[in-house]
Amino acid sequence: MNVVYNPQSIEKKAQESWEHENLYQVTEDLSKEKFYCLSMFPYPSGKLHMGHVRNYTIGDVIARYQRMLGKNVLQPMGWDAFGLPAENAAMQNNIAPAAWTYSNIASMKQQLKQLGFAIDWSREIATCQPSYYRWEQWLFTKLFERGLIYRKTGTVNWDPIDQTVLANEQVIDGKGWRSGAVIEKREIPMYYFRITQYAEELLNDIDTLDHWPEQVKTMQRNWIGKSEGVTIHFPYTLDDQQAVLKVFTTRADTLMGVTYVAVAAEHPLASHAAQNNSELDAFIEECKRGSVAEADLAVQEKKGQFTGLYVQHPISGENIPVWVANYVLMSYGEGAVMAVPAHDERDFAFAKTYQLPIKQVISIENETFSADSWSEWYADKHRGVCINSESLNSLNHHQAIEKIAALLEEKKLGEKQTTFRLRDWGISRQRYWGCPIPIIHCNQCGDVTVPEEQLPVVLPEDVIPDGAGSPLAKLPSFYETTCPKCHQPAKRETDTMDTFVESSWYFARYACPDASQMIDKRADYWLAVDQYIGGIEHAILHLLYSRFFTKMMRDLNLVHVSEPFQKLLTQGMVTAPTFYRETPEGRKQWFNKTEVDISLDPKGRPISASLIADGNTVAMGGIEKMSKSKNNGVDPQTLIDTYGADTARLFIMFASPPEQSLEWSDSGVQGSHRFLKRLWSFATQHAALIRTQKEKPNAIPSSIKSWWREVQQVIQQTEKDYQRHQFNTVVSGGMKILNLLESLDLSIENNIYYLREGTNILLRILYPIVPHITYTLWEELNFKDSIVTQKSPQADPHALIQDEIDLVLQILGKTRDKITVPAQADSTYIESVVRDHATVAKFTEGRPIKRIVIVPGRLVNVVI
Ligand code: ANZ
Ligand code: ZN
Repeated sequence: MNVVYNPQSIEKKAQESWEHENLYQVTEDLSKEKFYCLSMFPYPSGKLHMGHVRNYTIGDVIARYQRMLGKNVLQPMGWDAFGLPAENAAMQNNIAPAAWTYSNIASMKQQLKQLGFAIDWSREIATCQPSYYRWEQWLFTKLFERGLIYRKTGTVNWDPIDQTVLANEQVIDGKGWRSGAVIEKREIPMYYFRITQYAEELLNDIDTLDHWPEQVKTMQRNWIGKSEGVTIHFPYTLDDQQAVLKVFTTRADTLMGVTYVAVAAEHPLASHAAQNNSELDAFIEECKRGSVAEADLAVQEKKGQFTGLYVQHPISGENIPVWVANYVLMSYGEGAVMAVPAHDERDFAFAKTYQLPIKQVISIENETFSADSWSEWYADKHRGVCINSESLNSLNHHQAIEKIAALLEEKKLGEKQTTFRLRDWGISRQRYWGCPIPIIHCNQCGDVTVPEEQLPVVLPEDVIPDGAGSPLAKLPSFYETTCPKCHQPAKRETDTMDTFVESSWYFARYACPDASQMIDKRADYWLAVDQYIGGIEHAILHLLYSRFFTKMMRDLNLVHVSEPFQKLLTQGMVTAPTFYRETPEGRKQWFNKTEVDISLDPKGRPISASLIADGNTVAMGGIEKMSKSKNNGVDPQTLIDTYGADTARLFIMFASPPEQSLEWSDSGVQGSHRFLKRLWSFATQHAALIRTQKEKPNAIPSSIKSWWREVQQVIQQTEKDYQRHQFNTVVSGGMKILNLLESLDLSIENNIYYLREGTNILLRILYPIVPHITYTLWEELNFKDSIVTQKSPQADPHALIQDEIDLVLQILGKTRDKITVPAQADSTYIESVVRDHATVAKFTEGRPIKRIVIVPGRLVNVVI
């Protein structure tokens, strides 16, 4: 055994033998309980970053631990391989996105292997491979035929110089990120998934996700955004035609407080009014150009214009003016609102700006309405009662809504209505590096799905996009085809799918990566995923789309679960200090920690920093999430090269619990490394003794009873900690056992047995976290079989029973000493021990004892 801990060589050897023995490859074994442990698959950007390392280490620790519980554990890995960065890299480096992606996959796979993850690589998936996306296309055709996918026009960001559609994140301050051109909104035909058809189920089933973080469930609920309200009709006459303007409201109880109605810029009534009103027309155009993001709408200045039109109040018959307002969304409800400035924040701001009347119709006892306190008036709709509302007066929120709804229904001027914020999912992207949409456009037959035997529609892999327009739309060899129905010349769809589509079902394909159908019955064994691990940034879309796909696939009889992920763990971010200088133009230039010298105060806290290159100071920007933009990343490769994978894994698991953020610390890394070196040298020093297999003593020698009990307590604690994912305290437990082992008196013959046992336990406790060093030591110390096949240690209930306990001895409430008594001792016995105790005699100085108070298991207080 080498006395020096050499992680590079032992890790390489361990990994080679695992790979050689195919240890992590699993098949469906009905005799065993299965455990599907899945970490969100990475986008192959080129190199792992620390967030990946953390994510996959957490997953690997869970997977290895579950395996130690005797389960059949599946831990697969793959690549979310389509997407825009490949196209950008292609333009920059003049390399085809496919080649760039495949080479990134190769290097990241290499890195993952170096970290020693127990991955079943035989199931590897790259979503850009035809063998994967052909099934996505197949599903598309099935859903299209069932009406779960449909085509309609949608609004996109159009860059008039590059002649291309831009994603929202490519539009910066209203301009194209490459061209700088002012972006226009364009209406183009797109394909939509009818996710709204599943809105109710997606919402209700959140209640079944008992092991998801509350925060994620709340985000999902809000995104789906179910509102129960009333659609109210406001009649009007236009060009001698009778019509109604519909609005959706959740506050029908405020109907008598309506002082205007507002419609979205895209509303037909707005267009009608603009026909002979150029000022209004210009305003509408301005609104249409603005952002469509809801978050932007919430903060933007409330603007509007009067249309010159009036509608009638459905109850009072009064004339109500119609405005166009920029805060009304065409895509929500009816694209129109009844405005109640006294009780709605946005309406209030708008009414103030345009001096529209404000009429209070809800009253809260002992509070008076004024323009300064209005915000309290809409905040709590459940406290007030109606006033100034004729027959509604003195009714509360619910009563008033019921009454209004009934009144309106009778007059045929309204009905109760459930509305969702969730919109159908538009998946067409005018991009090259994505899954081609399997539709053929025929002049005769319309949109025809590509027949199954013609799938996949293969994406040509040798294209280098130039940034102007969609490359596929410029490739006749791709789009020229014949109609599968009438066999006339026809044109292939040249849009590709949103890359969220690939990640919505990859977890099911891992169960049967080579199936000659989309998903086969092996998925029934593996699904649902038992534990899913990933970043909180996917709390909404990715998880919602995956849930939606699972329900659709269930309805197509492909899978037989309704939810994809049983338990969800959202890992915290990895943070690190930042350093910067301000440039003359006022921009911040960020420096990596490797470029600066940091001075520390006596307590080791940083006080100032200077740039190594010029010796001048740089500002300290605080602890931030590791990111390229702040240049505060730590390269995992350097870490692995310097200290080895086990140190990286140990530091990450020890520094903080998985859900919290992890602050990078070089000294923490070094500390972790030192612990592993200590473990190694302890084992090598005592290797000969540990290897000797002593008989188990008949009874635990009394000299070691409490020592052994402490070991058992650690086992018990780490079991709990593994279950609740508190890996940092598992590590502390391991450290404690190493301390205990080091304290053993090895000159006592009997202790040799406990040395071997304790080391065996320690290795098994640490194995899921640092598999290489424990694997190697297990072998070197001649323990049975391989550690990979071992069970996690179980506490011995007998050894846990304490036969003696310590009680704190207090005299007049002051701690003076402790006494040792049998764990089962009754109060008479304890009292007799106390009365005879030397410390008691010393402090009572002959005064009589009045009382002895016993707090069982904890202390004794002597009152004199
Ligand atoms: C009158 C009213 C009075 C409203 C009041 C609120 C408070 P949730 O709960 O999120 O569904 N609204 C309806 N359609 C809209 C649209 N297309 N664009 C912008 N706002 C719209 O919100 C429902 C409320 O949002 C509705 O109730 C409506 O304003 C507004 F004291 O109607 B309310
Ligand atoms: Zn045809």
